[in-house]
Amino acid sequence: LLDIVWYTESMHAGIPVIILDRHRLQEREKPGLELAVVSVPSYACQRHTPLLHHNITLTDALSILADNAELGENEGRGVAFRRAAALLKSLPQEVRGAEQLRGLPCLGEHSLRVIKEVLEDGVSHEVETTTHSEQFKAMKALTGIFGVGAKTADRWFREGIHTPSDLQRSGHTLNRAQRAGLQYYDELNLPVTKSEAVAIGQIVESAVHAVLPGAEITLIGGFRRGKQTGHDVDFLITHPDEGREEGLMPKVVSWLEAQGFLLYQKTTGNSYLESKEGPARPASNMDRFERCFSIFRLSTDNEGRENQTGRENQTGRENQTGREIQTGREIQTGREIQTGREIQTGREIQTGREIQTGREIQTGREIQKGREIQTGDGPQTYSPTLTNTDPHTHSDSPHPLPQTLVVVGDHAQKVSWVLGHSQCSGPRSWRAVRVDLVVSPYSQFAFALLGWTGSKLFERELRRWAVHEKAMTLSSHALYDRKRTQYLRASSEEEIFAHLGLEYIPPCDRNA
Ligand code: DCT
Ligand code: MG
Repeated sequence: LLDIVWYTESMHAGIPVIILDRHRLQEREKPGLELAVVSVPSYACQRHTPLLHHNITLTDALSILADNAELGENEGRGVAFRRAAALLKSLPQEVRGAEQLRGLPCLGEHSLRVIKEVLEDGVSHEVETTTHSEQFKAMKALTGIFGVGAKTADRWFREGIHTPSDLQRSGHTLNRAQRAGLQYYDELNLPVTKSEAVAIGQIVESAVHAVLPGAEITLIGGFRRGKQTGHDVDFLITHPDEGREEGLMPKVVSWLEAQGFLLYQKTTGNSYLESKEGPARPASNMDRFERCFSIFRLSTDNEGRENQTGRENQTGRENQTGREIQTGREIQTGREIQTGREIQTGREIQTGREIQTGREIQTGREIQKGREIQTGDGPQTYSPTLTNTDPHTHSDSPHPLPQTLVVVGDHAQKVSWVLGHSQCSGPRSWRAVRVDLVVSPYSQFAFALLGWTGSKLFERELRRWAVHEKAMTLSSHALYDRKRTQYLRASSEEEIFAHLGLEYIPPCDRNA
């Protein structure tokens, strides 16, 4: 029993679980041992990783270091921190001491050092230094602008541009995406709720069915994994008659544009042609489907039922769509998400997104604040000068960026309050939401679904598993077996996991 490094009350197939140092596992395993002995597998795609887990303080710390590494374009280091965080997310209970981590995979020297510090002192010096660094804050704020990547942000930072306002004043020539990103900065950094995702789904469905009846629309990305908020909404579109989906995106986009639903869109064509490229080169990137990066104009006006579509003048049909989205039930759902399930929401924001930019730290905190002062009244009466008590940001000064105060009980009011106090003149009844649309041929649908459900790390681990353990190449289009020199067909995610020799992991457990 001295070799036991992890003991948990939780059950595995009805038996208490003991996790041993996996290298010593074989040598120590005794016949007749009545307890299940389980080693923690080292690929995230071999593990169940639920959305809510037991080690948020530790994973928050590691995520900040991962963000910082990625912003410094040190991808390898970023992945190492993400893998360590993902391992902790999959553990069945809270880690209380470093000795519990002996023998677990994915924990590099640096990650272990950070974890020990947090376990012993409550904080990590490196994490504190990072969150306080001007460069980190500026890089977060600048890459928080839609259309701005780490390279561009770094160039601007070196020129003394630290905030979106600095950028606006700089007179830099921005591309169309960046101009939209700057224009809708505050709104695009507000988390998108599940009910907003559902409302957008209904609009997308109307558009798709108007131009191609019989087409199928699936909500993908974080929402498919059970998240209650996201930074965007992702949809996958296909049609059971292969070929009917060709050229669909421009038609859908035209329909949405004609209805006034789009504030911005950029469509890229399908460049994946198996016959031309040959079987040895399946796509390794995400850009080969017909894809549309857009910013939607979503009505937040619960009263103005006639106003759901972008245009004021609507046909009866569009009106109906608007009503469906704005039914009492929908509003009720929104409330449930923000009240009944608010703990989850708050937590998600705290772990996942809060840390991404100065703005998001603010947003996450504000939602928590909102919860504390939730009254059901409009948020307009509250003073937006909050003192920062967030352990990650450690500043006693009021937030440096435009103030946003959130009352969780009524998201619509929250949004209109934010909008009413942003650069635009006067409150308005809609918000901007990032939406990604992807069209896939039916035969590739299972691969696209698996590839676009995420999480990003889970996808990365699937591809790494395929290459290193199975000599296969996995993409969002296909699975290629290099030994048998052939593509492996699949019409469901389950079949793909089976081809890969992996236990099926449902979307809700892919939150690595
Ligand atoms: N994806 C991926 N690799 C990338 C980018 C995306 O595998 N480099 C996949 C996984 C998730 C999916 O695409 C959608 O991407 P995001 O919207 O960025 O992620 P998300 O999990 O939906 O997160 P969020 O809730 O913040 O939108
Ligand atoms: Mg998403």
